Amino acid sequence: MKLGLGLYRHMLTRDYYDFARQAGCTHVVIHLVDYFNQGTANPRNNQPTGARYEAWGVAGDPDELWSIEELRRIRREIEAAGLVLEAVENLDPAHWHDILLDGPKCRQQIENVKMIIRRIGEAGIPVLGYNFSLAGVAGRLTGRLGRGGAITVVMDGPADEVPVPKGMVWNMIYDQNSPPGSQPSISHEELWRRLERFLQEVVPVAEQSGVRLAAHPDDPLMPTIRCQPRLIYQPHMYQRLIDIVPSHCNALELCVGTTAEMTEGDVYDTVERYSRQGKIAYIHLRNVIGKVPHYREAFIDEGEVDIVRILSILKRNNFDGVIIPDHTPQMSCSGPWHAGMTHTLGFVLGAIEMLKSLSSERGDGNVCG
Ligand SMILES: [Mn+2]
Repeated sequence: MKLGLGLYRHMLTRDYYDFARQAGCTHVVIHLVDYFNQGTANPRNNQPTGARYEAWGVAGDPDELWSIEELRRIRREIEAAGLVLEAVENLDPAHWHDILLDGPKCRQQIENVKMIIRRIGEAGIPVLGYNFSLAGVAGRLTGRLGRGGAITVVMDGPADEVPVPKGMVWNMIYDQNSPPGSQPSISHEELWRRLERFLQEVVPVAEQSGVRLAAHPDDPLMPTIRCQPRLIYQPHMYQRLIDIVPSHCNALELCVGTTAEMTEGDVYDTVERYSRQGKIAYIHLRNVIGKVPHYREAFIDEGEVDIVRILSILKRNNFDGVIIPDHTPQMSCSGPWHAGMTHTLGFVLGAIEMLKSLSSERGDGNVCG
């Protein structure tokens, strides 16, 4: 397994790449969607949160797909800093809102996504993460609710009071001139039908392009959020997704934190089940206290998840992908994001070293490359 860092769009600079290397990372996962674009509620030194029902920001240009030149430039800059670009995380709602909503541009937007996958492949980036969700991230609150008064994210009860407004999907506004009203609620089966159509269209292109598609579960995961169904909110639902189109390129962005928040199953069995199948493209790692709809995101060393046990399962199943810290609580200092990430990365590096050392002591070889 390899250690990486996830960087938001405004963090794609040499300073952040150097920071990643200094903290012990070999890989980087990048976000190209600018979640913070014109958003008012989101400080840029934290994960985007958008209060309980506010949009994160305004989606990108619907007519401008990420270009091969841009993707190659970013990859070159990352490599110049001594790192490997492992994945692009998340599609821009501007490019695929009608795939999620089954709107009139669905056909054209499926072609958009195919083009994006081809370009990511041509730029030599092996993974594209995505989150097939209408409501996206909503219903959480941010405050000084973590250990020592650290700013962290909590969920405290269901989040169905305010439906998703028209012109918005997955926390972002894709049409600022949309008429008032709400996106119509759909059923779970309709959502799975839309995902099925999407995967059947794009997985063959991903295979041809050498790109693994990696699905993130819903966050927060409830049967519904904002009156819209959620796709993956229990561990067995990952299996349903990967069985739709069996392929190496139809894989998971397995999020340990959200998996631990699920009310059924067990996070260790889930990591075991999907790593044994070789279905994890990369890992989001964080800790948590509680389960939906009442939990808080915690520091890596204090939550309910035994992180060392998770890493040990991944090692035993020869997981060779990248692990990135998901979100971390914000530490009180002039670099709250950096400090939170450094704390998590240091913990994970230490745990990986410990597992290596234990396994060489037992004489079972160093498989923790
Ligand atoms: Mn995650």
